[in-house]
Amino acid sequence: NIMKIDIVSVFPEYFEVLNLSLLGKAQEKGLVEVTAHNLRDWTHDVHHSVDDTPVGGGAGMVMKPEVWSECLDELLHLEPTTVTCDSTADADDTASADTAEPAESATEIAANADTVPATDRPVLIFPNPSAPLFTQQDATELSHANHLLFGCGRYEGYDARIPQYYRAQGVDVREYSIGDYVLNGGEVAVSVMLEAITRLLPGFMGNAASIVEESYTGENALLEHRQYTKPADWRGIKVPDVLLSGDHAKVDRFRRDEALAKTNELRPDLIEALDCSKLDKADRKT
Ligand code: 6GU
Repeated sequence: NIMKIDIVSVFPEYFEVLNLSLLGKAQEKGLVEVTAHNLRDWTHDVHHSVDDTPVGGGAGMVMKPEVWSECLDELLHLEPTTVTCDSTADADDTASADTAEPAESATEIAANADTVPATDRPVLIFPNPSAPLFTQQDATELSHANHLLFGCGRYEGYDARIPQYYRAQGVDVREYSIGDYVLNGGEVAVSVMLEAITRLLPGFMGNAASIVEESYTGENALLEHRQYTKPADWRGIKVPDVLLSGDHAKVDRFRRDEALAKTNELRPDLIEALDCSKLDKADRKT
Protein backbone atom coordinates (compact mmCIF):
# COMPACT_ATOMS: atom_id res chain seq x y z
CA ASN A 1 0.00 0.00 0.00
CA ILE A 2 2.06 2.89 -1.34
CA MET A 3 1.87 6.25 0.44
CA LYS A 4 1.57 9.21 -1.89
CA ILE A 5 3.14 12.45 -0.65
CA ASP A 6 2.76 15.77 -2.47
CA ILE A 7 4.64 18.84 -1.30
CA VAL A 8 3.84 22.33 -2.57
CA SER A 9 6.44 25.04 -2.09
CA VAL A 10 7.99 28.05 -3.83
CA PHE A 11 11.33 26.26 -3.24
CA PRO A 12 10.63 22.72 -4.53
CA GLU A 13 14.38 22.19 -5.10
CA TYR A 14 14.73 22.14 -1.34
CA PHE A 15 13.16 18.67 -1.36
CA GLU A 16 15.57 17.14 -3.90
CA VAL A 17 17.58 15.76 -0.97
CA LEU A 18 14.64 13.45 -0.20
CA ASN A 19 15.70 11.31 -3.16
CA LEU A 20 18.97 10.60 -1.35
CA SER A 21 19.14 9.01 2.07
CA LEU A 22 16.70 6.65 3.68
CA LEU A 23 13.62 8.17 2.06
CA GLY A 24 15.21 7.62 -1.36
CA LYS A 25 15.57 3.94 -0.47
CA ALA A 26 11.94 3.80 0.65
CA GLN A 27 10.91 5.28 -2.70
CA GLU A 28 12.97 2.66 -4.55
CA LYS A 29 11.31 -0.06 -2.47
CA GLY A 30 7.92 1.37 -3.50
CA LEU A 31 6.82 2.29 0.04
CA VAL A 32 6.34 5.99 -0.74
CA GLU A 33 6.15 8.27 -3.73
CA VAL A 34 7.16 11.86 -2.99
CA THR A 35 6.52 14.68 -5.49
CA ALA A 36 7.55 18.29 -4.86
CA HIS A 37 5.56 20.89 -6.83
CA ASN A 38 6.30 24.55 -7.46
CA LEU A 39 3.39 26.73 -6.31
CA ARG A 40 4.30 29.30 -8.98
CA ASP A 41 3.29 26.78 -11.67
CA TRP A 42 -0.32 27.65 -10.76
CA THR A 43 0.06 31.42 -11.23
CA HIS A 44 -1.16 33.21 -14.38
CA ASP A 45 0.47 36.66 -14.03
CA VAL A 46 3.84 37.58 -15.54
CA HIS A 47 5.42 38.02 -12.09
CA HIS A 48 4.17 34.62 -10.85
CA SER A 49 3.12 36.29 -7.59
CA VAL A 50 1.92 34.11 -4.74
CA ASP A 51 1.44 36.71 -1.99
CA ASP A 52 -0.10 40.10 -1.30
CA THR A 53 -0.27 42.68 1.50
CA PRO A 54 -2.31 41.82 4.62
CA VAL A 55 -5.91 43.05 4.74
CA GLY A 56 -6.19 45.30 7.81
CA GLY A 57 -2.60 46.44 7.42
CA GLY A 58 0.65 45.37 9.02
CA ALA A 59 4.08 44.15 8.01
CA GLY A 60 4.95 41.26 5.73
CA MET A 61 3.05 39.48 3.01
CA VAL A 62 0.28 36.90 3.06
CA MET A 63 -0.06 34.03 0.59
CA LYS A 64 -3.00 34.49 -1.77
CA PRO A 65 -5.85 31.98 -1.66
CA GLU A 66 -6.49 31.86 -5.46
CA VAL A 67 -3.10 30.43 -6.38
CA TRP A 68 -3.22 27.86 -3.57
CA SER A 69 -6.73 26.77 -4.48
CA GLU A 70 -5.91 26.15 -8.14
CA CYS A 71 -2.97 24.04 -7.05
CA LEU A 72 -4.75 22.16 -4.25
CA ASP A 73 -7.92 21.52 -6.31
CA GLU A 74 -5.78 19.86 -8.96
CA LEU A 75 -3.76 17.74 -6.53
CA LEU A 76 -6.87 16.75 -4.55
CA HIS A 77 -9.03 16.20 -7.67
CA LEU A 78 -11.66 18.70 -6.48
CA GLU A 79 -13.84 21.02 -8.55
CA PRO A 80 -13.87 24.69 -7.50
CA THR A 81 -16.98 25.63 -5.52
CA THR A 82 -18.33 28.46 -3.39
CA VAL A 83 -18.98 27.82 0.29
CA THR A 84 -21.39 29.75 2.48
CA CYS A 85 -19.78 30.46 5.82
CA ASP A 86 -18.10 33.47 7.37
CA SER A 87 -14.50 33.45 8.50
CA THR A 88 -15.30 34.04 12.19
CA ALA A 89 -17.22 30.75 12.42
CA ASP A 90 -13.98 28.85 11.90
CA ALA A 91 -11.88 30.81 14.39
CA ASP A 92 -11.02 27.78 16.57
CA ASP A 93 -10.52 25.40 13.64
CA THR A 94 -6.91 24.49 14.45
CA ALA A 95 -7.99 23.01 17.77
CA SER A 96 -10.52 20.73 16.10
CA ALA A 97 -8.22 19.81 13.22
CA ASP A 98 -7.97 16.12 14.12
CA THR A 99 -11.51 15.61 15.36
CA ALA A 100 -13.16 16.08 11.96
CA GLU A 101 -14.32 12.45 11.74
CA PRO A 102 -17.87 12.50 13.07
CA ALA A 103 -18.05 8.72 13.66
CA GLU A 104 -15.31 8.73 16.28
CA SER A 105 -15.25 10.63 19.56
CA ALA A 106 -12.08 12.45 20.60
CA THR A 107 -11.37 9.83 23.27
CA GLU A 108 -11.76 6.98 20.78
CA ILE A 109 -9.30 8.67 18.44
CA ALA A 110 -6.82 9.09 21.29
CA ALA A 111 -7.19 5.46 22.38
CA ASN A 112 -6.81 4.14 18.84
CA ALA A 113 -4.04 6.53 17.85
CA ASP A 114 -1.52 3.73 17.29
CA THR A 115 -3.92 1.46 15.44
CA VAL A 116 -5.97 3.71 13.15
CA PRO A 117 -6.35 1.94 9.80
CA ALA A 118 -5.08 3.32 6.52
CA THR A 119 -7.45 6.03 5.39
CA ASP A 120 -8.51 6.85 1.85
CA ARG A 121 -9.18 10.44 2.84
CA PRO A 122 -6.29 12.72 1.85
CA VAL A 123 -4.68 14.72 4.64
CA LEU A 124 -3.73 18.32 3.90
CA ILE A 125 -1.04 19.64 6.23
CA PHE A 126 0.07 23.25 6.62
CA PRO A 127 3.17 24.06 8.67
CA ASN A 128 2.28 27.05 10.85
CA PRO A 129 4.31 28.41 13.80
CA SER A 130 1.03 29.47 15.47
CA ALA A 131 -0.55 26.00 15.37
CA PRO A 132 -0.53 23.11 17.89
CA LEU A 133 2.77 21.24 18.26
CA PHE A 134 3.43 18.26 16.00
CA THR A 135 3.95 15.21 18.22
CA GLN A 136 4.95 11.55 17.89
CA GLN A 137 1.27 10.68 18.15
CA ASP A 138 0.52 12.84 15.10
CA ALA A 139 3.38 11.16 13.22
CA THR A 140 2.00 7.71 14.09
CA GLU A 141 -1.51 8.67 13.02
CA LEU A 142 -0.36 10.22 9.73
CA SER A 143 1.82 7.19 8.91
CA HIS A 144 -1.45 5.29 8.28
CA ALA A 145 -2.73 7.72 5.63
CA ASN A 146 -2.62 6.91 1.91
CA HIS A 147 -2.19 10.47 0.68
CA LEU A 148 -0.46 13.37 2.42
CA LEU A 149 -0.33 16.83 0.89
CA PHE A 150 1.96 19.43 2.50
CA GLY A 151 1.49 23.13 1.72
CA CYS A 152 4.56 25.17 2.62
CA GLY A 153 3.74 28.76 3.38
CA ARG A 154 6.10 31.59 4.17
CA TYR A 155 6.28 32.52 7.84
CA GLU A 156 4.12 35.64 7.70
CA GLY A 157 1.41 33.23 6.76
CA TYR A 158 -1.23 32.22 4.28
CA ASP A 159 -4.83 33.41 3.94
CA ALA A 160 -6.83 31.80 6.77
CA ARG A 161 -9.64 30.88 4.35
CA ILE A 162 -7.45 28.26 2.64
CA PRO A 163 -7.59 25.63 5.44
CA GLN A 164 -11.16 26.68 6.20
CA TYR A 165 -12.31 26.07 2.61
CA TYR A 166 -10.73 22.60 2.31
CA ARG A 167 -12.10 21.57 5.69
CA ALA A 168 -15.55 22.57 4.38
CA GLN A 169 -14.86 20.31 1.37
CA GLY A 170 -14.42 17.33 3.72
CA VAL A 171 -10.62 17.26 3.51
CA ASP A 172 -8.77 16.30 6.72
CA VAL A 173 -6.85 19.57 7.19
CA ARG A 174 -4.12 19.85 9.85
CA GLU A 175 -1.94 22.76 10.88
CA TYR A 176 1.18 22.07 12.95
CA SER A 177 4.14 23.89 14.47
CA ILE A 178 7.37 21.96 15.06
CA GLY A 179 8.50 24.02 18.06
CA ASP A 180 8.58 27.37 19.79
CA TYR A 181 10.92 29.24 17.46
CA VAL A 182 10.47 30.97 14.12
CA LEU A 183 11.62 29.66 10.74
CA ASN A 184 11.47 31.60 7.48
CA GLY A 185 9.27 29.12 5.67
CA GLY A 186 7.53 25.81 6.10
CA GLU A 187 10.09 23.77 4.15
CA VAL A 188 12.27 22.73 7.09
CA ALA A 189 9.17 21.99 9.20
CA VAL A 190 7.78 19.77 6.44
CA SER A 191 11.09 17.86 6.19
CA VAL A 192 10.96 17.27 9.93
CA MET A 193 7.36 16.01 9.83
CA LEU A 194 8.06 13.88 6.75
CA GLU A 195 10.99 12.15 8.39
CA ALA A 196 9.02 11.50 11.58
CA ILE A 197 6.12 10.04 9.57
CA THR A 198 7.88 8.00 6.89
CA ARG A 199 10.29 6.19 9.23
CA LEU A 200 7.20 4.63 10.84
CA LEU A 201 6.05 3.04 7.56
CA PRO A 202 6.11 -0.77 7.74
CA GLY A 203 9.28 -1.96 6.01
CA PHE A 204 11.02 1.42 6.26
CA MET A 205 13.41 0.53 9.06
CA GLY A 206 15.13 -2.77 9.64
CA ASN A 207 14.49 -2.99 13.35
CA ALA A 208 10.86 -2.56 14.44
CA ALA A 209 11.72 -3.04 18.16
CA SER A 210 13.88 0.08 18.18
CA ILE A 211 10.77 2.10 17.29
CA VAL A 212 8.75 0.69 20.22
CA GLU A 213 11.46 1.57 22.76
CA GLU A 214 11.89 5.18 21.64
CA SER A 215 11.17 8.30 23.62
CA TYR A 216 7.66 9.73 23.25
CA THR A 217 6.14 6.41 22.18
CA GLY A 218 4.56 3.48 23.94
CA GLU A 219 2.45 3.41 27.09
CA ASN A 220 4.56 5.89 29.03
CA ALA A 221 6.27 8.59 27.06
CA LEU A 222 9.58 8.97 28.91
CA LEU A 223 12.94 10.19 27.70
CA GLU A 224 15.22 7.27 26.89
CA HIS A 225 17.84 5.92 29.29
CA ARG A 226 21.51 6.37 28.36
CA GLN A 227 23.11 3.85 26.01
CA TYR A 228 26.59 2.29 26.14
CA THR A 229 28.56 -0.02 23.90
CA LYS A 230 31.92 -1.74 24.37
CA PRO A 231 34.58 -1.32 25.75
CA ALA A 232 33.33 -1.53 29.38
CA ASP A 233 36.10 0.86 30.43
CA TRP A 234 36.91 3.64 28.00
CA ARG A 235 39.40 6.41 28.86
CA GLY A 236 38.74 5.74 32.53
CA ILE A 237 34.95 5.96 32.29
CA LYS A 238 33.20 2.70 33.21
CA VAL A 239 29.88 1.39 31.96
CA PRO A 240 27.53 0.95 34.98
CA ASP A 241 28.19 -2.51 36.55
CA VAL A 242 24.55 -3.59 36.47
CA LEU A 243 24.55 -3.50 32.64
CA LEU A 244 27.33 -6.13 32.64
CA SER A 245 25.56 -8.35 35.21
CA GLY A 246 23.48 -10.34 32.72
CA ASP A 247 20.45 -9.98 35.03
CA HIS A 248 17.76 -8.75 32.61
CA ALA A 249 15.26 -7.78 35.33
CA LYS A 250 17.92 -5.70 37.08
CA VAL A 251 18.97 -4.08 33.79
CA ASP A 252 15.34 -3.18 32.97
CA ARG A 253 14.83 -1.71 36.44
CA PHE A 254 18.05 0.31 36.20
CA ARG A 255 17.10 1.70 32.79
CA ARG A 256 13.54 2.50 33.85
CA ASP A 257 14.76 4.33 36.98
CA GLU A 258 17.18 6.34 34.90
CA ALA A 259 14.50 7.20 32.32
CA LEU A 260 12.17 8.38 35.10
CA ALA A 261 14.86 10.46 36.86
CA LYS A 262 16.07 12.00 33.60
CA THR A 263 12.54 12.84 32.43
CA ASN A 264 11.70 14.32 35.84
CA GLU A 265 14.74 16.60 35.64
CA LEU A 266 14.65 17.63 31.97
CA ARG A 267 10.96 17.34 31.03
CA PRO A 268 8.72 17.63 34.11
CA ASP A 269 5.83 18.31 31.69
CA LEU A 270 6.10 14.71 30.44
CA ILE A 271 5.96 13.40 34.04
CA GLU A 272 2.83 15.50 34.64
CA ALA A 273 1.22 13.95 31.56
CA LEU A 274 2.00 10.37 32.68
CA ASP A 275 -0.87 8.00 33.37
CA CYS A 276 -0.16 7.23 37.06
CA SER A 277 -2.08 3.95 36.91
CA LYS A 278 0.62 2.65 34.54
CA LEU A 279 3.39 3.25 37.09
CA ASP A 280 4.51 0.30 39.22
CA LYS A 281 5.54 0.40 42.87
CA ALA A 282 9.24 0.72 42.10
CA ASP A 283 8.49 3.59 39.66
CA ARG A 284 6.83 5.58 42.41
CA LYS A 285 9.97 5.45 44.56
CA THR A 286 11.92 7.17 41.78
CL1 6GU B 1 5.58 24.78 11.10
N1 6GU B 1 6.72 27.03 10.30
C1 6GU B 1 7.52 28.08 10.48
N2 6GU B 1 7.67 28.97 9.49
N3 6GU B 1 8.20 28.31 11.59
C2 6GU B 1 8.06 27.40 12.55
C3 6GU B 1 7.24 26.28 12.43
C4 6GU B 1 6.56 26.12 11.28
N4 6GU B 1 7.29 25.57 13.57
C5 6GU B 1 8.12 26.24 14.36
N5 6GU B 1 8.58 27.34 13.76
